[in-house]
Amino acid sequence: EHKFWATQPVPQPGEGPPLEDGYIEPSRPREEVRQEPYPLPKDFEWSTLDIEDPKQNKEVYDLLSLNYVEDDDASFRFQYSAEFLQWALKPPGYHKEWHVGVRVSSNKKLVAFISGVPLNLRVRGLLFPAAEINYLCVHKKLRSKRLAPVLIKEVTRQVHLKGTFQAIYTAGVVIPTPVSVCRYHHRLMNIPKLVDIKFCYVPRNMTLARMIRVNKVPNTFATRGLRQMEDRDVLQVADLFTRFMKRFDMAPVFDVDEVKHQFMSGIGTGAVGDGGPGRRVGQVTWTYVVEDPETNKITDFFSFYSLPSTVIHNSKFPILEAAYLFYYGSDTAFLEGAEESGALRRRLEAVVGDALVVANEAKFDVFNALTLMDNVSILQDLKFGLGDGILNFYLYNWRTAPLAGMNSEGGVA
Ligand code: YNC
Ligand code: MG
Repeated sequence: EHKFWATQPVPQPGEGPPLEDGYIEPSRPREEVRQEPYPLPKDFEWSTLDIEDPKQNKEVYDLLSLNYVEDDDASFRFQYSAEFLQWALKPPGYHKEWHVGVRVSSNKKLVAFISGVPLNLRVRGLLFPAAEINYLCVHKKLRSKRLAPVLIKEVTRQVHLKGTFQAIYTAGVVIPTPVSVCRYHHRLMNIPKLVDIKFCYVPRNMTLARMIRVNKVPNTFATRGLRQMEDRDVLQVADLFTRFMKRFDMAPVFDVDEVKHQFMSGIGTGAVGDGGPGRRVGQVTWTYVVEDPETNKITDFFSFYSLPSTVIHNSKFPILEAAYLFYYGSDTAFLEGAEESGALRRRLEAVVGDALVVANEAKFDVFNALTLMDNVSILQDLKFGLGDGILNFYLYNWRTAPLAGMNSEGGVA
């Protein structure tokens, strides 16, 4: 069935849940890791990509823009920006060797890519260093030639050479064996455009005018004390993030530098507005905090990022501007009985509702969220609708029982 995945240290089909969480194969000392790159078909060569170099960054951008993930009917294709890639591929402690490319030997054209970045991951009670693998892409003309397994093996070798033996990754496809499955939900904002590009339809019992009215996003904040996150907030946001994320069965553990990178390094340059309404030039992330006016304590925060898609068959609207809910946190989670009474749900609804206000102001067409963290408890009331996309979460060389209820009872973050 899965010729490649059957050979890898991942839970295999039919395996029951493990008695204990832990690795599938042991870590090895550096000198026992394969020292030579895996062989490529002739006419191709390995190439480490320097994402810092604008020319190489652009090469990855161009490859992904034309060849990366599309939806099921090939209407939309992710269009990660150069700034996004710079942000996503260069967190604190990143290794350039984990940015693996394949070039045509003759003309050096970049035709395939895979990347890893380091992070510390907690799964249930155990914390371990891992690689987050992403942006696996093979040029459309080179598909179904078993190049993907070679890329995966080579990035695995590079990860092993740095002493890391676990990884996390997500994919739309089902392979052995998801640890969790999330579904995409969409909050429609720019209805006329979304209908025009067939992202959605006017339901039979509705008119376009009524659909616009029903989905109108408020233009004022529900939360008092909301403002953009600043450098001086990093310590408090790091503390809140750490405490909030302990509530989930699987979550990254970020130190202060990582929090600063995740939430502050994608805010672009120039003044708000330079990149269009509510945007800075090259802005990738938006992070807001709620500061208690009496105590000056940060009580809540939210973050989302910009990930546009190419609209494949539409010349009037070539780009779908999509915002994706990223991390958030609220002190309300730690008030006695806050989950049982619905106080946490109401607070998160207000805070994430304000993220919609910010995104709408910044002219995003749609706001997307997955069924993870506490999202399930607020998506309906915030007028998100279920999409057809699925995102499977995977762990490499780690066994744990499936992560169940993706809501406040636990789940992935
Ligand atoms: C995928 N997305 O099952 P079997 S997500 C993992 N993730 O192997 P070929 C995948 N494996 O089933 P093609 C995969 N897609 O025979 C396919 N596979 O065992 C497996 N699309 O290889 C597949 N990007 O080269 C099969 O297939 C084998 O030419 C077939 O290439 C696949 O980034 C691909 O969706 C995805 O560019 C490159 O279709 C190509 O079709 C493409 O014949 C559009 O490959 C873009 C796209 C994937 C986005 C992502 C996460 C990737 C995770 C990879 C696994 C990491 C493991 C951990 C490594 C570090 C370990 C440490 C320590
Ligand atoms: Mg191939």
